[in-house]
Amino acid sequence: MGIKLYDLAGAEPNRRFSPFCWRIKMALAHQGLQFETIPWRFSDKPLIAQYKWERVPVLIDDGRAVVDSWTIANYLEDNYADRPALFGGGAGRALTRFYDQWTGAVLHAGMSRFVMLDICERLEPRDRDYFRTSREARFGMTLEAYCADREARLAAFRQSLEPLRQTLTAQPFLGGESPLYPDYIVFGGFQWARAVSPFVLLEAADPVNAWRERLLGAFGGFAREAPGYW
Ligand SMILES: N[C@@H](CCC(=O)N[C@@H](CS)C(=O)NCC(=O)O)C(=O)O
Repeated sequence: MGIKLYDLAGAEPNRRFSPFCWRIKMALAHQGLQFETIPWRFSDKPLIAQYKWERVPVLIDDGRAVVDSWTIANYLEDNYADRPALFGGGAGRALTRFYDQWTGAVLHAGMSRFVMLDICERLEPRDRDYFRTSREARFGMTLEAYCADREARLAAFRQSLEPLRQTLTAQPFLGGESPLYPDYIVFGGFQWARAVSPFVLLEAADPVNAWRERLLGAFGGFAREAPGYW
């Protein structure tokens, strides 16, 4: 049966834009595990209701369902212990929690004000009302207002990446000489933006962009081959 992953898709089935799914696809590739993705839309919640979950990623491994990206990463680390490690040991696993939290609270939150409107435009028509209504309720404003003036906000966003930039100036990956799961967590955010929006968030010469390019090329370049804008 192998490994299957429910993976968020836009109107084009290959436009995969979930940052949480991207981190898991990179983790699977890191471990050298073969997997198949199942394109999933917001209105496909009934497809995963059997797993008592309504978000993706959902990983199915030989019929066993694992939900939530943090749980999935831990499952992969523990169940495929003969494969390349994702966390680099117990301390690495503990430290990775910080990257998980920082990425959600700072990176995704910052990026979302650049990409939310673009996401809406990439969705299948049947997903658009749900997406717009749920996000506008969450943000307390229209998507147009939420994403307004993004050029003016770009410098502050780039500045917010300074700790990431300094780290990636000193070493090629967050994991050191080679990538670990924290790299994939953070990279997933950039894949989210790349998949949905032509708005370029990083300067070409930014060390963060050089790191992103290294990961776009990793594992045969499957992340670069995925539909994206920059
Ligand atoms: N904590 C979850 C978050 C997953 C998540 O929020 N996934 C989004 C796609 S990026 C989703 O499925 N959203 C469904 C919805 O908004 O209805 C994880 O780490 O897997």
